[in-house]
Amino acid sequence: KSVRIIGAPTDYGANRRGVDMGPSAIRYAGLTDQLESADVSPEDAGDLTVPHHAIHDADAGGDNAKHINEVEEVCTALADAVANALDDGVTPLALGGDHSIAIGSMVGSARDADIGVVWFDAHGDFNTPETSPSGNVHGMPLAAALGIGDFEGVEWANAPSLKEENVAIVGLRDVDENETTAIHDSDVTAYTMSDIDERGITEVTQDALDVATSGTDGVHVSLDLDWLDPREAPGVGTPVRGGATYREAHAAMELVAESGAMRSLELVEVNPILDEHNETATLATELAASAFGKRIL
Ligand code: DIR
Ligand code: MN
Ligand code: MN
Ligand code: MN
Repeated sequence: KSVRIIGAPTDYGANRRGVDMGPSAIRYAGLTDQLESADVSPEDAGDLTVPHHAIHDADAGGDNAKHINEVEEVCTALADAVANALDDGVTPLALGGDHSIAIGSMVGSARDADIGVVWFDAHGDFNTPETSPSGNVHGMPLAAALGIGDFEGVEWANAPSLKEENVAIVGLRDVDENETTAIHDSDVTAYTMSDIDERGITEVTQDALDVATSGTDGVHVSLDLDWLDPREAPGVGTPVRGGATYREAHAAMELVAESGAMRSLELVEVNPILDEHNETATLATELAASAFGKRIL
């Protein structure tokens, strides 16, 4: 089995600089070695070209979806790269970058297939330009791919074959008010940290995989490192206490591997500037190995 690494070094969807260095940090942490230890052959396609901009602060003009043109440019390139990898018979592994890149991953993964999505995240990422309190597109990718909200011409952002009933969000603990309503009004399945407390990570992840595989050709797995507790993953822009533990995260990724359904994977929101000795990037590489089937014995 072959994996194609595609770097998307962008921070246009977030308000914290440094997440654009995520692909470098994850490679430096030993991604290819980890993938080889999972018995997959990695090929590194390098980084996508991201439009240059000067260092800026959180205020990018006050529009409802900041840097939407740059996000579109990166996501359109990533969608092509993901679709090409699948055409070539290799599994795409996208490295963020902030979570806005997921629009590109999902659009690409869904181009020639009906996909489901499992979304491991502290956040719902279900805002739209109209509901978002921050204007940061990394809080909007699920809505965008599902065709909810106005992303200045929906067609580039929409993955038409993706259905709400095949989307499962796992690990929620920080959801904006309007997002809560939108999630309730939709047909996506959402599991909070409380669900994991009550039912355990194994049962919740299995349910999420059932949602995403039901009637689909494969699953896009999106791993926002802020899904984990900040004690395990300090190098993220929007840490929220009370997240998944190290063991829970590995257990979930092992179930992903066992399902045999993973069609594409992304590791997002690793920010080496906020990290401690690159431990969040290292964790990302280990979790990727588990998702690709690494076992102890
Ligand atoms: C927040 C943060 N809900 C927003 N979202 C994040 O800006 O829409 N998603 N950090 O991962
Ligand atoms: Mn800018
Ligand atoms: Mn996210
Ligand atoms: Mn998040």
